[in-house]
Amino acid sequence: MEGQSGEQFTGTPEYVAFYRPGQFRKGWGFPLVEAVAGGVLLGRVYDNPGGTDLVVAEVGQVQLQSLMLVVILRGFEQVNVYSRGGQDIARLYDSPGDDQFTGSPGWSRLRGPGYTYQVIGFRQVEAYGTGGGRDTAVLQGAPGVADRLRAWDFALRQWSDVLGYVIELREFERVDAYASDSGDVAEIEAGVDWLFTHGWN
Ligand SMILES: [Ca+2]
Ligand SMILES: [Ca+2]
Repeated sequence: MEGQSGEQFTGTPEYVAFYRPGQFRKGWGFPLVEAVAGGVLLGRVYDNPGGTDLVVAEVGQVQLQSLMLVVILRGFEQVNVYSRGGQDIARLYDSPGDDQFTGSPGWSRLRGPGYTYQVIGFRQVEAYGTGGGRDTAVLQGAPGVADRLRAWDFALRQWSDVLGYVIELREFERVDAYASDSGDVAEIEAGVDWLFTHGWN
């Protein structure tokens, strides 16, 4: 499928749909879907609620690998990927330029020059600042839950066993982590100078 400015694409295990003013197309039962954006375009991808899905997002391409389906979106300016159930994993890779990650339980976003990728409802999110540039991140804990934060070398993990989520960051130049409650506990190795904690014990 090829797109133009103002168009939208939706991919799910049940169907794929392609919309532009005056035209709407829908199809069912494709094992492999590849959508190529021609302009400013929003792509939405939904997981298999009963299965384990993997999303890999890198500059210019987002790919969802599901049990019976692979969806590949190329050239989309914005992509929203939704996890509706299962132990789904989202891996977000940065651009060679300056990128910004924002992470909280159930919602994370990586954006940079010309792209915004959001992952919603994922239990596990991994974000990589390995592409170059000055990459920064902001993390927020969950209200009413004792979140955990651990940082070492150029890696960071924030998680909650109660909520069953984990966010992992690699090689960001600066991370600001905000605690949501007094019960949140951080464990930070000596020598970590890229992490700035706010309210963590
Ligand atoms: Ca799933
Ligand atoms: Ca970067």
